[in-house]
Amino acid sequence: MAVFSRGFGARRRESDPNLPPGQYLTDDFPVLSAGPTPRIDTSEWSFSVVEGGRGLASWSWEDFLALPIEDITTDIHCVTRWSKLGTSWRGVSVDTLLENVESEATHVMAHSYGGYTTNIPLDDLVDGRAWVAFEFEGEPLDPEHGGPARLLVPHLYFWKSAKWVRGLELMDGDAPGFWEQNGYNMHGDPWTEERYW
Ligand SMILES: Nc1nc2c(c(=O)[nH]1)N[C@H]1C(S)=C(S)[C@@H](COP(=O)(O)O)O[C@H]1N2
Ligand SMILES: [Mo]
Repeated sequence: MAVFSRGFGARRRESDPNLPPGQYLTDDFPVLSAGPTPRIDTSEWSFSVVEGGRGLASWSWEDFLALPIEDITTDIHCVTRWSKLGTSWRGVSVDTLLENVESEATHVMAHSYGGYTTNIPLDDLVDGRAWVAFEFEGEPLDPEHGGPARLLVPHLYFWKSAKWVRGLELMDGDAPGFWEQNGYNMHGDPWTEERYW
C-alpha cells in the first residue's frame, strides 16, 4: 500500500543513525547568512593565521590552491535543525594550514570577510576534522554558501563553518564569536545538542 510504505520511509529517515537528535533531513541547501553576501574576487582574497596581532602565515588564492587538496564527504548539521548527509567538498585541511605554526593556543576565532566571527577549540580543528573548502559537489563554492572559501567543521553545528573565511586567530583562551555572543553554544556538538548556552 502506497500510504503505508511512504509512512514507513519517513520514519526510517527520521531514525537514520547518522542524524543527530532533534534534526531532520533535507535535500535542499538552505542559505543562512546574518548579513549581505560579500563578493570577494580571488585576486583580492587572502587567508592568514594570526596570533596576538602577529601574522604567522598567509596565502594568496594561488598559493592556497598549491597546498595539498583533499576530497571530503561528510554530513552537515544546522542548529535550525536541518541536516544533509553525504555532502561532498574539496578543500585544504586546517592541519595543513597550521603545519609550520608554533603556538600554545587553545582556541581559535575564525574571521570572515563581512565581519562574521565564530570561536572553536583548537582540538576541534585538527586531526583531519576541519578544512577551508572552496568546492561543493564538484563546483566552485557559490558566494551565498561562502565562496570563494569557507571553513568546514562538519562535526560541529554548521554556524561554526564560517563562510567567506579570511583567517584564523589563535587564542590562549576562549572568547565568544558573533552567534556565541547572541546565545549560541561555545562548542556546538550536534550529538549532545549543544545548541545554546
Ligand atoms: N560569514 C558567515 N558565516 C556563516 C554564517 C554567516 O551568517 N556569516 N552563518 C552560519 C550559519 S548560522 C549557518 S547554519 C551556516 C549556513 O551555511 P549555508 O548558508 O551555506 O547553508 O553558515 C554559517 N556561517
Ligand atoms: Mo545556523
